[in-house]
Amino acid sequence: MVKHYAVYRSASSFNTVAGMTAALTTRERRADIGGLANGVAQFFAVTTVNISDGEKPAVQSVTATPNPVPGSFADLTITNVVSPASVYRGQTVTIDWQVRNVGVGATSTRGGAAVNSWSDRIVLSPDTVFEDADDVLLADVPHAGALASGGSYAGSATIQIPTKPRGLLLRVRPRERDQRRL
Ligand SMILES: [Ca+2]
Repeated sequence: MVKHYAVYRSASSFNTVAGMTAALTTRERRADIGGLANGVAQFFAVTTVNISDGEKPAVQSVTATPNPVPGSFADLTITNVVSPASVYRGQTVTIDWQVRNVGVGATSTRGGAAVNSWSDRIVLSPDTVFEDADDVLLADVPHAGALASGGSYAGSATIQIPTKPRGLLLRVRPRERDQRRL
């Protein structure tokens, strides 16, 4: 069984991930990697990690060079998360948060069409890594309405903690669809 996919990154070509630390892990079929510089080539490889943490280290890296993207795009960030300091199994809790568009454009597709709906996802996680194998999905909270640059909205959800939680850290972030980050 697949635990997650591991994405590796290096400034030079590589053919094994032995001894390397993954830039990120994900169960999704796409991932965002930050901290790249425009015009500077990087090499990437992806492995499949099974539930026993096994993976084949032999890879063939591929290169990519980020370039500036013309246009102005939204960048949604979560602030002001308010949640109980501790919770117990089966407890019903209220989580509050704020979403702010810190990008230079309104929420839109790459082609510029307005994006008027998405969901804010709340997960229970024992670590600070979002969307990896140990996350427990608590809620997808739908949002309606585009968000202009500098705009924000308040989110709130009342959630019952699972009776068998695997994690103890509540995190919230917007699920961005059809958007681009600068
Ligand atoms: Ca996690």
